[in-house]
Amino acid sequence: MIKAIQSFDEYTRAYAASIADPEKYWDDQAAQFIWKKKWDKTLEWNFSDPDVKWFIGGKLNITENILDRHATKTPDKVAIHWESNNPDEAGKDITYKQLYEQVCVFAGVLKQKGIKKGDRVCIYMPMIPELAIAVLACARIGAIHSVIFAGFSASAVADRVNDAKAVAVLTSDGSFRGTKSIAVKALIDEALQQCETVKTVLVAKRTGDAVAMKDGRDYWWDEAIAGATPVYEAEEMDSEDPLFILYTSGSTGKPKGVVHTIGGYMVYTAFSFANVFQYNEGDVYFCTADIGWITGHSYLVYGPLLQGATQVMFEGIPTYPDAGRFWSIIDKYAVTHFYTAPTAIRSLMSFGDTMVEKYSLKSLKVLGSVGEPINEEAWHWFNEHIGKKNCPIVDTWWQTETGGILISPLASITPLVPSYATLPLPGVQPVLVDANGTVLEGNNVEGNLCMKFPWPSIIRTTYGDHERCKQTYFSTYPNLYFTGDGCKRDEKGYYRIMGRVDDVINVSGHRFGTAEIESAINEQADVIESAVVGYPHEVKGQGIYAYVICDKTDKNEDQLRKEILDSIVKLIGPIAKPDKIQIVTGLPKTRSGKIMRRILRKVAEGDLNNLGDTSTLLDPEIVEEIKKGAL
Ligand code: 6R9
Repeated sequence: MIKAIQSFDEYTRAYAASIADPEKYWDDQAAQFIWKKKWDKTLEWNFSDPDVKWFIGGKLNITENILDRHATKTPDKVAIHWESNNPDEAGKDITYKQLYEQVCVFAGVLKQKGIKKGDRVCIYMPMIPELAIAVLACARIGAIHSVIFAGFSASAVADRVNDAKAVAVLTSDGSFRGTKSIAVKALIDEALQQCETVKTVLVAKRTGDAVAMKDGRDYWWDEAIAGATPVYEAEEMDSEDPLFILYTSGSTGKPKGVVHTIGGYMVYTAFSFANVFQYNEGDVYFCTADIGWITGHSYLVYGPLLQGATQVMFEGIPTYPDAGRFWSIIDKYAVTHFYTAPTAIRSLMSFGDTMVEKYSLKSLKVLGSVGEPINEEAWHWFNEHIGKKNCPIVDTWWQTETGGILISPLASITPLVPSYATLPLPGVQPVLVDANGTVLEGNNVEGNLCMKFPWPSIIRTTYGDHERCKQTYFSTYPNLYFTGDGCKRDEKGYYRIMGRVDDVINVSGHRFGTAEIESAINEQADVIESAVVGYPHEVKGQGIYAYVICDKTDKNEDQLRKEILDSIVKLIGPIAKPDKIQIVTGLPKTRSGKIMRRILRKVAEGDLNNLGDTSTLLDPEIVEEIKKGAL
């Protein structure tokens, strides 16, 4: 287990040491874990192939560091307080001993179904304990999990299952979200019509709704575990074996499978959890993210459990039965650490302070924010109304690709500045570069955020397509990892993230590529071409604005918009629905045929008088039309 840094002085020393001798620094951290065999060499790397390996030759199983370790030391300590969607339905408290047992039993089921080390297993489930168990059981037997957020459509699931060539899918009959009950298994059935590699589907019971079960492929979870022989022996894995694939959107093409490997990811998620949150014995941690996103992987499943923490896992939504739900959960479990997203804060702010005032929130010690830049208004509301000006807010900057938090205050240690992610964690070496790739030295500079040295949980590859990994992250600037974010370093050397500089839109903390949404829009039969941009949105951070050219048709605009939305829901999921769809007769293009997104962004922002130079456009007239029709 990682011992956290205790003071700003110690942080400064640790940071300096981690830069002077990174291998020594990470050797010391890695030595805090259970390895089946110690690594022979700490690090080999280059950012040109790219090829990064940490703790080379080390053998381990990450779940031994979660289950065996804590089930032995603190068997009766609660690992997960599971809180049901419905506050009147009893939740479940799962101790480390019980978690160990349940994971070993389910690992036995996976083995019995013929799933082996290295096989890919897709998991599409609501936030029920079986989801955490499924993830850990895969890791236990050395299968590579690929969790797909349970809001994605059948078509998006099929794409991911096929890309990963998954042999099994773990799912549930249905799910509860607020007042809704959602048919999860039916969606999987639809997805799997397009997938040939899946041989086994295990279905956990949640809603009890009737579902179709395919003979020889589909099995009920509870029946399978009843007949299973537990696997207590954890598979011996190599430090650089893949732990999981998680699909994420970029500026081009389909979502790509980000691959993380076991040793480095383990060391870094535990390290960053311990240091950023300063979790201490007896604390109760609550991260509101879904396990379908990276935050749920690193700071719900792996980081906290590696550190033996007690945490809350919540099935439902922040506004059910009312907008005080998070606050009621905090009081119910005496939560000390609360980690959420700016979009949730802004949304809950809008329900008024009376929703908060009913609750004491006095157990809270540390607040955290993740997923998008936190605006000052939301920061202050969070600080005053939730933290009662008594809790540091850790504004944690990181990405699916970074595996763990890279820039963030350490709670109660780093001086805070609202809307600043502040300083890099030990071992993290950020650089800012200008458009020409020149590294900007010194303070008071703004540029594109890159990393010049690997940290243990850096992305290793994109599944099945290493070239794509190289092109996306390691080619924009030679020998640097490019994050896709713009960033400012102020006069004191503090970092402030300015948002994406590429064609990625961050909607409520969820990433979408403009190209991905455009291609879903273009599937609607009448659409000729489309262009999608982000624009500032009060609650979601960014909203999605689509400009669409359609063929001549008898359909009216409302009908067209509806069909376009249907196409997006079908191909990606409701979370990617544009807020605004403007039907246009043309798009502003340069003579070389490139869409001038800058102009479309300005119109979407409502900044119609500052469109800049439009003289290089093929057809400047079109801008006038777009301005007139702006929504
Ligand atoms: C962890 C996660 C990554 C993108 C990232 C950036 C934005 C995340 C942020 C933040 C400002 C923060 N982002 N945390 N921007 N301040 N504290 O969200 O991963 O879904 O891959 O998104 O989110 O733009 O590049 P992911």
